[in-house]
Amino acid sequence: MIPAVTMTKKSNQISQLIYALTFSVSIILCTTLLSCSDENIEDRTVKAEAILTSIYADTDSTFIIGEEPYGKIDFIQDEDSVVTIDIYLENFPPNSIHSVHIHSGSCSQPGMHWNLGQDMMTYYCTEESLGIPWNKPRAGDVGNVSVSYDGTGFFSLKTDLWKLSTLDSRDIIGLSIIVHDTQDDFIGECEPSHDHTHTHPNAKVACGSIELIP
Ligand SMILES: [Cu+2]
Repeated sequence: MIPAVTMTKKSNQISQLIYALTFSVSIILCTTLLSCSDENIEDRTVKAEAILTSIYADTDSTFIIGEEPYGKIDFIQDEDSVVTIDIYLENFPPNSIHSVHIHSGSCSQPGMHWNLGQDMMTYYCTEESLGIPWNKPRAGDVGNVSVSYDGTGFFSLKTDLWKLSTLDSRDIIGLSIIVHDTQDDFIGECEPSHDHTHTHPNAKVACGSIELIP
């Protein structure tokens, strides 16, 4: 017969072993699950960029903006499918303001303003972007970038109107993003009384192709 003291010792050792095993398994599971969820968040993030070069190929552009480089534009689509655009201009004329639009076509042969696959008669002024009105006529109207005394300018915007790499009408990959000579009156263009029949003479001065970053 095994003495009662030895029995208790043995069962204590077994419970300690079970406890140690359970603890190790929990640690491994937690670590795996956490790293998995981190990877998933990282997996759902999409990045793109556009490197700005001069666009002298275009007939309406004779304006010399300065010495290259002209800056770059970063795009990031987060796990909630919200796209952030960060525009960094450099070597632009000091104390100037420039409108930026997304255009169809390439930088050597730019087309019309990109308008989410809709024609130019479709206006996005009251369309919601992240719950507030877009306030610009076209879906591809980005905004006006102010350049400071040193020739650099920064502009940032978040929107859920555009997407990266979704291969549908909201996808901006492969389109051109163009910096113009002067600023646009986006608010005035969105006034209900605005007459949209006039032309928009605003030379294209720099352009970049929106390309995915692998
Ligand atoms: Cu434009």
